Amino acid sequence: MLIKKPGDIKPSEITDRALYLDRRRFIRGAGLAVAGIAGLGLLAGCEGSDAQSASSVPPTPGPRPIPDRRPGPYSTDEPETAWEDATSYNNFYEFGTGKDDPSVFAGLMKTEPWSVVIDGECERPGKYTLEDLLAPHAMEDRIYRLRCVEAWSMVIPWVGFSLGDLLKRFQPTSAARYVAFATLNDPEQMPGVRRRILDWPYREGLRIDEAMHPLATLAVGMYGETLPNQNGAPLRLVVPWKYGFKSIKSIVRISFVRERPPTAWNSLQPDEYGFFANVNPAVDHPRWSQKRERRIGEWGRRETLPFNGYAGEVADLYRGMDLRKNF
Ligand SMILES: Nc1nc2c(c(=O)[nH]1)N[C@H]1C(S)=C(S)[C@@H](COP(=O)(O)O)O[C@H]1N2
Ligand SMILES: [Mo]
Repeated sequence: MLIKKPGDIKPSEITDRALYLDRRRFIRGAGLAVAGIAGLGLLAGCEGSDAQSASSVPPTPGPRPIPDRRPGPYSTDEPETAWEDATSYNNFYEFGTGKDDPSVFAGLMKTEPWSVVIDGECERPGKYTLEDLLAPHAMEDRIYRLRCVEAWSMVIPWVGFSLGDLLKRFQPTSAARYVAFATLNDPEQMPGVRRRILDWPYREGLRIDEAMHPLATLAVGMYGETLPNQNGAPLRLVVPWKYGFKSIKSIVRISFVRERPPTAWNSLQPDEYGFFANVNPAVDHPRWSQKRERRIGEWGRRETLPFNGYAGEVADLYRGMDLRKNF
């Protein structure tokens, strides 16, 4: 995002693609994820120490099927992005800034056991195991468009449920005007956080009414299986009407707060990455146009839609707001 100048996004994304898909096939083919990670550390230009710690940390189990799913609300019938693309072309800067870094390095992250701290303005704060957090929620297939601020997009079949259903269980008080989220921040498991590209941990936030909208999703899976680590295992946000950077991965803290919380990209570059970050073809990024997007797996470009095509569902949340100022 910040790292890449607009001029070098397209060529590198396209030309590197065949290369890194080949590398990934090599890793799988070898059946030795750990050896693969250690070897690729060098290819990816990482320091030897990263490669070493890679070989000493056992990878967590891969995706497992999620049974008993039911259809969720607002799914699109547009063709789904290929699994291979959605799991190898990622932004997860805790594992590096290259699109293939997350798929190569995220195996270092230990997602079991996992717990999430819920705190701030609510009646039931505490540290909850992932199992306790998920227990009451039925799993739904939710096929949503994902539009990155970098002007590419995908269609991903998430497995999850409405964020608001989870938030309500902790009984937010009337002082809770925003919800803040934070990602795990552990240099032992995340080689990328050793570099201060962002003010770690990665943080995001929503206004409470946005968070309570049924389209705002907590995802635990995709393509019918638990999330691969590179896609934000074991628990991530999916806010399909906003640029992808709002959809924070690998969540360890959810806080009910009074004031608008600081968020990772907005704090770093407020002129480029708004707090609201609603997908809006009428407001360009200072360094590139947002009018069109490249749908991964397609040739050519598509028109970008207001609110990423979810205006009918969410535009009312922003009634009376100047969307150019509150971008
Ligand atoms: N913790 C964390 N969450 C993150 C990011 C990140 O770097 N770190 N990148 C964001 C961006 S810019 C996008 S586009 C989406 C990408 O999600 P995907 O890799 O599952 O497609 O994750 C978002 N969530
Ligand atoms: Mo993004």
